[in-house]
Amino acid sequence: MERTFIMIKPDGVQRNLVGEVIRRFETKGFKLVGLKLLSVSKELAAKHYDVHKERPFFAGLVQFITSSPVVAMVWEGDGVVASARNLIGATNPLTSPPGTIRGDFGVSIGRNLIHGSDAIETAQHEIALWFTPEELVSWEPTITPWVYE
Ligand code: D4T
Repeated sequence: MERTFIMIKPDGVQRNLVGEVIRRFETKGFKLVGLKLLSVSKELAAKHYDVHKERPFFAGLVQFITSSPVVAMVWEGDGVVASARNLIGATNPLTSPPGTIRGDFGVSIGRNLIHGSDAIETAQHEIALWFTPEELVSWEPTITPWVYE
């Protein structure tokens, strides 16, 4: 079963959107298999955003992600990587449609509330970066037959 890495960024936590984000993933039908609140080290932030290390916004991004706690999660389900990106919306909250998390709650690209893995391989890499295998829980929700045919 497919898994994706989702992080509620410091602005999402500070703005009390943790419950709202979890609600959207839960009510969609996805399964939560990992969850923790943590203060991110510079090392972890730099590894997570390694693809952006040459970009002009990299230093500010690392500073921002380490400035206040984040909520790291792993969600599981059919097509969850692409579907989570749809739930989250576009990188720029201003052009992200209403109904998406960024479209509903954000204004600024540097305060876009939430991260979601952009591909299955990226998700595997990010999950291994943020979680130990013991922190991921295998369980079966009783509602599964009401979500999947
Ligand atoms: P993440 O990776 O956080 O889910 O965001 P996206 O996948 O939607 O967007 P991204 O990788 O292009 O950007 C990563 C992160 O950098 C911030 N950012 C981005 C920024 O502060 N200024 C910028 O110009 C861009 C492009 C926002 C998200």
